[in-house]
Amino acid sequence: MIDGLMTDSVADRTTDQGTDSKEERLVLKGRSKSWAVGGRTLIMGVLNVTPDSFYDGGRYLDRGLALERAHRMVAEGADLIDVGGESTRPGATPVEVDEELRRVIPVVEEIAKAGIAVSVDTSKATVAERALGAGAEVVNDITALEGDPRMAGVCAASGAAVVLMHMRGTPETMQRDVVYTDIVLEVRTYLEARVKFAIESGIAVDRIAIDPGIGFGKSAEGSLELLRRLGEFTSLGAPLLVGLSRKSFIGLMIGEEAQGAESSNSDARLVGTIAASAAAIMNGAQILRVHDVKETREAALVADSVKRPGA
Ligand code: HH2
Repeated sequence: MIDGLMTDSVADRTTDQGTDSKEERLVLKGRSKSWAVGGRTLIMGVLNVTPDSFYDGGRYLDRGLALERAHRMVAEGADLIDVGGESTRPGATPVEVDEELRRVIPVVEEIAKAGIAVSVDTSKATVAERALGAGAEVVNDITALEGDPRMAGVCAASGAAVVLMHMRGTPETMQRDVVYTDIVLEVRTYLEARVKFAIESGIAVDRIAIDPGIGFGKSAEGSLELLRRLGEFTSLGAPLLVGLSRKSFIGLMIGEEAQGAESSNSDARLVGTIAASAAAIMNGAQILRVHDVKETREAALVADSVKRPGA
């Protein structure tokens, strides 16, 4: 638990759904929509409007195709759509704010206009501000409000939900040092501090979700250790989001290198992604950020049924 403030607030945010499940039922509130967390696993569908994202880069640059993709993911069971205009794959170079705005805002606007819940995947306050003005509900910040000094204020003023993710360094540098003494302890301590910072910045506790940042400054073994010990994050009292979809540690598990395939061959990682998603749910993930909504939704329905009777 974070501190006294957090203890009270976490108690406040727990929903009364008459469950005897050990897992806490929470709510995550966005600007105008909210989600029950801790029952059925929530699905965040990835929509990258970038030329260079590691899996879907270049596929949805056309606004019509992006909108079609958003509708399709919702039909397949996505609870919200995460729109990103800057790739954060290892080694990626940053995108200028004007370019990110140009990519993201029209798409956010159209999707939100269609009544679909939108999250904006950005660490720039100006992009977040404009996206929230265009109807986004959630700010998904891989820098956990550290990347831009204005970000916390923008989120607090708008009533958006925020996703606070752990990363080491920046996407450009993050894979240079992936050694931790105890990765779970370090990531958990960091997220605890960032939740505290967010609350002190005026973001309501029921608007905060956390994410260990699979693959962001982590070795494959580090990512696996985090997935194995996800349960250690639940005591922070915030919804736990995990983004593992088609990431390279899955390629390593399924012998991509042994087969001589390129390490960026993310096309072949669907079955491994589904297996990792089910494991993550069993271990405590409550929101999954995924490229393959239909397949993940089906896997989640089964994993949820095993994990949570009546979910
Ligand atoms: N992973 C990616 C991007 N944003 N946000 C959160 N909260 N958690 C994640 O694990 C996460 C994230 C990377 O995946 P993707 O968007 O598919 O690729 P790229 O960064 O190349 O656009």
